[in-house]
Amino acid sequence: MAVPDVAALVSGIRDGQRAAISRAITLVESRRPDHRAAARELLAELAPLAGGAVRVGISGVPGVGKSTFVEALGMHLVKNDHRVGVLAVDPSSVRTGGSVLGDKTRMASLAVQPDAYIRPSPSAGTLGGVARATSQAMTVLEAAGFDVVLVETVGVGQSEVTVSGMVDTFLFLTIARTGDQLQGIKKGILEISDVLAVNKADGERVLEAETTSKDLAGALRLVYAGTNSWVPPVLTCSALENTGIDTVWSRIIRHREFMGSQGLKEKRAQQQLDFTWALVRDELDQRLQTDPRVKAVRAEVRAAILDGTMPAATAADEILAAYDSRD
Ligand SMILES: Nc1nc2c(ncn2[C@@H]2O[C@H](COP(=O)(O)OP(=O)(O)OP(=O)(O)O)[C@@H](O)[C@H]2O)c(=O)[nH]1
Ligand SMILES: [Mg+2]
Repeated sequence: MAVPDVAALVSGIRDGQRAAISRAITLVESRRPDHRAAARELLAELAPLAGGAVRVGISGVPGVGKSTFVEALGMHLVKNDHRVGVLAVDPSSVRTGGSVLGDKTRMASLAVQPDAYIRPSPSAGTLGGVARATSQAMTVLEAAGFDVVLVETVGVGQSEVTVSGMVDTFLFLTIARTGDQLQGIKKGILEISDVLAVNKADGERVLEAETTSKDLAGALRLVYAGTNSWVPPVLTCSALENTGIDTVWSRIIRHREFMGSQGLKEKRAQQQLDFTWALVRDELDQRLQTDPRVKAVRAEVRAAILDGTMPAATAADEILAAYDSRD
């Protein structure tokens, strides 16, 4: 891609032109140095126009129904005069460098709405890189006037923590589970969730879903007992049959009201601070991996550790000394 004309992009984005939005997102995803420079310029122009969206993260294990839910919620919002941007963070694309989810096919109705824009996740890079691209894509969408941004992320370890640091409200989707299986939901996930919903509450699974929802609500009451913080509500819904979706949205809004505008401002400011350090760590890690001097000592240090002649602490010192000796 040639380096785009930033001024033209900015005016296209302000007009909500899809082609300009797509090109801008491709630009912020790019790692080419000349693209990165243009992206910085673009983001500086867009920053004053951004920040106006309700930012929602949607997570859950593969197959729980995230994309189907995003489609249902997106359609609900579009019908209520919202403009909805959808982004996806897929850490498996980080591992494989491959392309993503058939997300657009799961969101067939939403994808053709003039008031919706769906962007699959960037196809390669580190989790930090994908997070950077996602956060900057969010800026582009907000500048283009989307007032709701939904970020879908597959729940596998770090990615939901990363996404929860980029959104105002984090929604965790699960499906009906028995008591034992409920233990399997990581405590960390409960701690970062603002709203929970048991999806696939349809057909023969309605009762099971309601039981699961009550069990989860009980567990959460214990986690939050004695605090005056927001206690995440647990709901049931069916993304497929389109039931309970409006209630989930109303709780997202209630969570927002609970934070208040000052609380939201502080949350976003803290997120920026955390994100800054995450990006620095990510970049340092990249530099460490690719540094020629580190590469030069790597094989030797590895062999010494594996045959037991060098302790880990000494090895770490050698690697850091090699890194620090760069020009
Ligand atoms: N019965 C029922 N099936 C559902 C519901 N929501 C999603 N599904 C089905 O569950 C399967 C997975 O749905 P997706 O929306 O692709 O799930 P996902 O969580 O986005 O999956 P990944 O993106 O692969 O992590 C599909 O076959 C959906 O039709 C629901 O509410 N009820
Ligand atoms: Mg999906």
